Amino acid sequence: MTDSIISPPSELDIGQPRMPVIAIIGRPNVGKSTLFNRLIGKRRAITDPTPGVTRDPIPERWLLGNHPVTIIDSGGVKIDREGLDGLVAD
Ligand SMILES: Nc1nc2c(ncn2[C@@H]2O[C@H](COP(=O)(O)OP(=O)(O)OP(=O)(O)O)[C@@H](O)[C@H]2O)c(=O)[nH]1
Ligand SMILES: [Mg+2]
Repeated sequence: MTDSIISPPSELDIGQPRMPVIAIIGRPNVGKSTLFNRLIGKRRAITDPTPGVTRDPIPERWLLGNHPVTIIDSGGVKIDREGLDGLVAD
């Protein structure tokens, strides 16, 4: 499932072990994107006081200590899954 939201492997990845994926998951507006930006040291994800800002997952290559991983910011997960909120949760 996660393969669809991560860039296709480059030539450098071929023959390498599959990179671990770390996803930041939680309710809307709890600071997921703020944490994501802080960890990667860039302002890649939009942060805002309005709940429901992040929609599509945002993958980024990141070093966890010396270990390369893919870290993903995600849209907030709500119990109520109607319309676009349902697609974001999926
Ligand atoms: N007080 C406080 N505010 C924070 C903290 N982290 C984030 N915020 C604020 O909380 C609001 C939401 O932050 P986001 O990072 O956009 O939250 P999110 O979980 O990605 O939100 P969605 O993508 O809408 O689900 C923003 O106004 C942030 O500035 C924190 O540690 N403390
Ligand atoms: Mg967000």
